[in-house]
Amino acid sequence: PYQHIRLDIEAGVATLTLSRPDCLNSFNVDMHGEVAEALEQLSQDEAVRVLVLTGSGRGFCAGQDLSDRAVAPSDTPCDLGESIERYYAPLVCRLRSMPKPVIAAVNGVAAGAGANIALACDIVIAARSASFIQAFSKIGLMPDAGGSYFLPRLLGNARAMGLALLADKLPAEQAAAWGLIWRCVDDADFAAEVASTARQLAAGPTLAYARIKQAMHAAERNTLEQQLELERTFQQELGYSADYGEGVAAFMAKRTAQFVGK
Ligand code: T3D
Repeated sequence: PYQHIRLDIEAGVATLTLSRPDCLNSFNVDMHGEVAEALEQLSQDEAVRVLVLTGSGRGFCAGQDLSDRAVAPSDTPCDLGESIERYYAPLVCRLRSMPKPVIAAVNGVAAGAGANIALACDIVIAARSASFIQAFSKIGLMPDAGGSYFLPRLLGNARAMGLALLADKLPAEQAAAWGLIWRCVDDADFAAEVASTARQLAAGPTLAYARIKQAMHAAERNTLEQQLELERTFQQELGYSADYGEGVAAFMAKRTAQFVGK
């Protein structure tokens, strides 16, 4: 049913592929709609225990499709605030609040909002030939889709500021060395690395993963005392989970745990 994305679900792993390769999978309104619908569905589908977000062709995502709303300089500027409010902000929130791990499999260039959507995911694995570009300032904009939030936290102000102001291309290897992403892998190994990470997470304790995400996000604003309280609450809940019982039983029996995700 989808025109601009592909959605494959297999053995607990959902793969959402942005599929507008001719324009490096940049977002138009229709693709936003399809991604939003798919994320809502995947969020609720208990059979899906990990999401992989990737791009088709040679790019990951080039952010906003700039041809979708070409404005001549003399025209009244279009309302980008509405675009952010209706599309990009909800997209970032859906990825962050997804109660299961989300892997960004960055197969190629990730530019503008495309870069920051990858950073909104939980684990970013990039092919060595991929790169990250805060392209915004080249067209007179500022980092959006969470860029101004993620970059200083992940990199510190010096590197965040340099990337945002200069809009330089950051190769995947440098992104990994700077701690912006989880891992950069050779192109030849990229698909296998993404698949094995996805398999590992799909076989894991999904409820614990959901609480890990929530706790890490909360830590961005909490005091230590608040965070200790949150850990108590979440750990108490997880202590009653089937996966905790199974995890301890498997450890004691020296066998691999069979987690059900609850
Ligand atoms: O507007 C709002 O709603 C506010 C929200 C904004 C969010 C944003 O993301 S703003 C930032 C938008 N993105 C960009 O500014 C990036 C634009 N793209 C590039 O700078 C370059 O394409 C790349 C550096 C990403 C890759 O360069 P390269 O040389 O590898 O590829 P290319 O030749 O530039 O692109 C290949 C094709 O994709 C080309 O089309 P063609 O000539 O083959 O017909 C190019 O026009 C098209 N393309 C790439 N990015 C976009 C795009 N078409 C439309 N929109 C794009 N963003």
